[in-house]
Amino acid sequence: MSVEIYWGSGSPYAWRVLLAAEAKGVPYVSHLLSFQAKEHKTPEFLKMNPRGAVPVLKDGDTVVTESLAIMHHIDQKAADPSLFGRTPAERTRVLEWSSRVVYDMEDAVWNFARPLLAAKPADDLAQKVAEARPKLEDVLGQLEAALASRPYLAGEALSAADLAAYPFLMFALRAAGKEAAKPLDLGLLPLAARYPRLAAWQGRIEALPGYDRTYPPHWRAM
Ligand SMILES: N[C@@H](CCC(=O)N[C@@H](CS)C(=O)NCC(=O)O)C(=O)O
Repeated sequence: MSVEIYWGSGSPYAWRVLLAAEAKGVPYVSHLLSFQAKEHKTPEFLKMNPRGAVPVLKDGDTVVTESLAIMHHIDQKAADPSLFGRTPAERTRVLEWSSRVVYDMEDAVWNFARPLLAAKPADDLAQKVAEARPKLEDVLGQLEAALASRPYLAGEALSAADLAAYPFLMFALRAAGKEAAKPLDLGLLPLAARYPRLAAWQGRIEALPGYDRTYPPHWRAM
């Protein structure tokens, strides 16, 4: 039986889960919800996730919320590639890097991207972005440094840590490419100019079979 994945276009959390399913070759029924129509707030959806947030996975009678837990559930549906490590040492590194993404990178990216992606940028956009930028650069610098010694964040193989981090990098890059960002001279684009290893890692993830099916549909249009 296929798992069902409820997701929203552009949600970095949901993107992780789609990437995990594609990387594992786990078949899934896709339920793309509209944020605008508040399909993640309907009584039926709230029964699955009272928080009213995507992603949600349904596997028979089992419902899983939280992107990392969903990736873990998907990982157990097929043997290869292992996204959470095979040996104790590998599992430790995957958890270490996934934690860094969740506790450091997520906030750093949201604080940077949110003001830039707001439909009507606040007057204090430049100040908000300037405040958020050092933390973002610190996090990206950590990823760049890690990738000096290995192709993926947690080691020699793709893992959940990479799939957790990638959509947040993309979110930051999308924000940096917005019209409102142009006068701010953020130095993030092209990524390879300052973060060559991160750009090469981005390319490795985008070469995954099935990657195109995970790309946020509304990003293609705008
Ligand atoms: N920690 C959760 C975060 C999920 C989340 O915040 N999803 C957002 C989409 S980017 C959402 O559905 N927000 C709707 C809301 O909170 O009302 C996870 O990792 O799955």
